[in-house]
Amino acid sequence: ETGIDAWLRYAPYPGAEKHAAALPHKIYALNATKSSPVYTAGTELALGLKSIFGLAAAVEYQQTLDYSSSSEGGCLGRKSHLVVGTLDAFDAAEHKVKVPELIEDGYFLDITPKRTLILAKNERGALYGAFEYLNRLAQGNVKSASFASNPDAAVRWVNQWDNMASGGTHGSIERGYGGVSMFFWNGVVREDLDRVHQYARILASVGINGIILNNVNANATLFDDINLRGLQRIGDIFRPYGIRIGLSVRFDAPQSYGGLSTFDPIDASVIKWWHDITDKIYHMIPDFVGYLSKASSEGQPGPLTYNRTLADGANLFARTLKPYGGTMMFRAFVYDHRSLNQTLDWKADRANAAVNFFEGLDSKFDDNVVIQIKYGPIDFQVREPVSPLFAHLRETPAAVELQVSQEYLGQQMHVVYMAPMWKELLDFDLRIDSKPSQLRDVVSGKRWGRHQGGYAAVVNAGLNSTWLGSHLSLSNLYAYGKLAWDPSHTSEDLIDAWTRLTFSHDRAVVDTVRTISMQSWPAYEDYSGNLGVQTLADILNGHYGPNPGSQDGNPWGQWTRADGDSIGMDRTVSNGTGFAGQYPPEVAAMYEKVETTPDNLLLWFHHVPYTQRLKSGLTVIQHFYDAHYRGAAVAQTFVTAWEKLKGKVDATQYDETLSRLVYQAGHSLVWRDSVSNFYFNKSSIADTRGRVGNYKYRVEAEDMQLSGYVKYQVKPFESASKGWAIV
Ligand code: BDP
Repeated sequence: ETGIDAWLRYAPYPGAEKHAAALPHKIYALNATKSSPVYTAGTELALGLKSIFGLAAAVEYQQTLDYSSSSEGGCLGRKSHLVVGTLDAFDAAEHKVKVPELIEDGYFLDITPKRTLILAKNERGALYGAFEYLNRLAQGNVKSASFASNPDAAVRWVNQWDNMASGGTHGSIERGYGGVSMFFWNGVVREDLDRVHQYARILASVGINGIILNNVNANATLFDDINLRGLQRIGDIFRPYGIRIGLSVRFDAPQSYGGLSTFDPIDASVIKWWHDITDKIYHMIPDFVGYLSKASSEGQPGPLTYNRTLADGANLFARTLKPYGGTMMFRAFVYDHRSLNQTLDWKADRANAAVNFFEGLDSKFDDNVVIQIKYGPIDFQVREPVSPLFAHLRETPAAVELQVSQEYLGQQMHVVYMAPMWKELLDFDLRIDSKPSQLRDVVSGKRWGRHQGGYAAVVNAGLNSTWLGSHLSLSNLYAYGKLAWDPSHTSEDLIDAWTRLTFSHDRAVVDTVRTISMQSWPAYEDYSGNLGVQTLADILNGHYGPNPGSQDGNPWGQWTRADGDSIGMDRTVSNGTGFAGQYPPEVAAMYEKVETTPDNLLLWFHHVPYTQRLKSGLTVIQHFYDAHYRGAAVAQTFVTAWEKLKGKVDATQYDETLSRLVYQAGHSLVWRDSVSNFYFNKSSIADTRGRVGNYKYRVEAEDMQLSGYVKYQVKPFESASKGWAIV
């Protein structure tokens, strides 16, 4: 198997025959219009029943439920049947069905051996109910049940960072590791959009309701007529799956693309220009979800160019979208990397930027603006505190931006199951006004008594048959959708369900994938950069592989502030950059002091000697050494654990996964040695356990008899054992 069916393989269930009597033999889908999600639900249910249980259930598409028209001649249920539809099409009172309270997108599932009902307030909800029902069946759960499920958050989007490309090439995907774009080719929307159908199906199955199609570093040629027509075709594909499409916008488009003399957000001609474009889009794509904007960040144009506020920038778009019910997602990833090139200026802290830029604007945003905030104040690092900006927006809805694409987390070459990390972030209590304020309730709006805002994840699926670049990485997409719907799912339950659906019901397979997955984030953090020092990945080239030295003194401001005797970024109010003071008082007080800062964020908030004792009793430098060795040792066990599954999972998936895990095992050693040697070299403090720099059993390639190879000295030195490599 190539992985293309993801978790929707609907593999035959062992012993399926004995369940057949209690499963629906007939499906009533209460919408006969092919582009409707309820129609899709009918088709999907039939496919699932056939594939999992070998049951050929006929689907009858009707506008409202009418048993009499059915081929069984009004005989309600000599055989078991299923009804899927909205509460408008199914008269619950007439059928004496008591439906619990449902909100938009929520569903009611009532499963009995005779009759199964999948009812919802809107069409999208009915489709989600159908997928949930199939999710149960595919895991062998045919039990009766009756429950309602409502989404925790209204916004459950994915962001694709797809480029348009040019010169006869495929659109690449920024920070995408699963092949080229499924949407764009040679500067236009592709003719063949087959994969988009499949992607829509996968996304809908975990409750995603919106997708931004193009890179946040956006290209305005998307507004060309030919592309608008292409986008219309893409919208038509997503619509039957209840997913609305949207676009990233380039702030200076009125000038750089439209030929105006300005892109000032309060200029009348600019406002008109955006209104015209938006009207045109809605004329073609009536359910267009809205725009996403990366403005005044990393060289992108924005309102700050004209000394306008970020609210002026966001509202410009919000007002064009408002008449159509569209949403303006405005990213909080705003900072000026050029002003951060002062390594000695202790105040120049990129972590401070978002709160500084948004200060005082909370009441200034229109009501269809959502601020999309990366989970941490820097940039998708392996460990970051929750962004304090979440505590500064009370009137404006927020969405947390997560990254399924593992940009700093091994780029799909390393298995890193991120649900545990996301759960920790979502459960974090910001203590706003000294009241419980878990991040999950802030983004869902619950903390403020509203149902607005939610989740966005940078996914970057591509044309590779595994979608993301490796089989195991898809568990992150599954977990993302499920958590955005209900953040109380446990990481373990999610990975178990995903494994059964993706690989097998076999106990050994489920246990092994859970063990590897649950250990993977802690292991990656251990060997790549711990104690809150961030991922010590090469910050200047590709964000992959170890290069701790590259973290300091660069214009992107992701510093460790390491020197000969101390390390860490002092972000206290009393002595450092003041970042800790951006949190509500209880949290600020915790991070202000070394004693109350959790070890795993110590170096994020404090600059301490390498000999500083942690709560564990170890010194910082010894913790570094131990953690790097521990993490790399855990990565070695992934290979042997997986090897035991030979013959228990599909051979292609087995081989491809094994080769990634072997690579990871090796690369974790590279990480371990690079980082350990780098800090040994800086601090001159030996590893008390005698490992660092002492590779007794290692044969150095440069010491061998070389035939056809020459040795060369590597820069940075820590990238190769003893600084030497051969080529
Ligand atoms: C960084 C990525 C860069 C993105 C940027 C963003 O390296 O490619 O453009 O974030 O989120 O992590 O805008």
